[in-house]
Amino acid sequence: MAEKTVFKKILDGELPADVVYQDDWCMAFRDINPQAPVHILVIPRKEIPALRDAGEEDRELLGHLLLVANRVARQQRLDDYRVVINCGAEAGQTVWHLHLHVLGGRPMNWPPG
Ligand code: DGP
Repeated sequence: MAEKTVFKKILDGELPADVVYQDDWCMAFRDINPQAPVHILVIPRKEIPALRDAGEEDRELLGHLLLVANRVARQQRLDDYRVVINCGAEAGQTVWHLHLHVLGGRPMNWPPG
């Protein structure tokens, strides 16, 4: 069996995390290596390795994750924020469990590096 990702270990309670929100579909917790004053990861409980692995059956889940990103941003008192999904190694993905980065609390540059 493939080894569990760190995010699956967090979901299973095997690794600690600073959880800011959770429900039946997802969990949100602070990134261990924050790139902004607020940097939260939103992950589905379902094990989807990357966005490219999501399918039609995940339509409702994907919408839910965006709404949770919005909810978490509001909870953190962010009006302006950025949501990032890195899909694939070349795009910067390092953990093979779909996750949304919610970043805020400082001005953001464009284009991203
Ligand atoms: P990405 O590069 O898009 O795959 O983002 C992975 C993020 O996950 C990265 O910003 C660091 C974060 N991360 C990695 N391991 C852990 C961990 O054990 N705990 C937490 N809270 N975040 C982690």
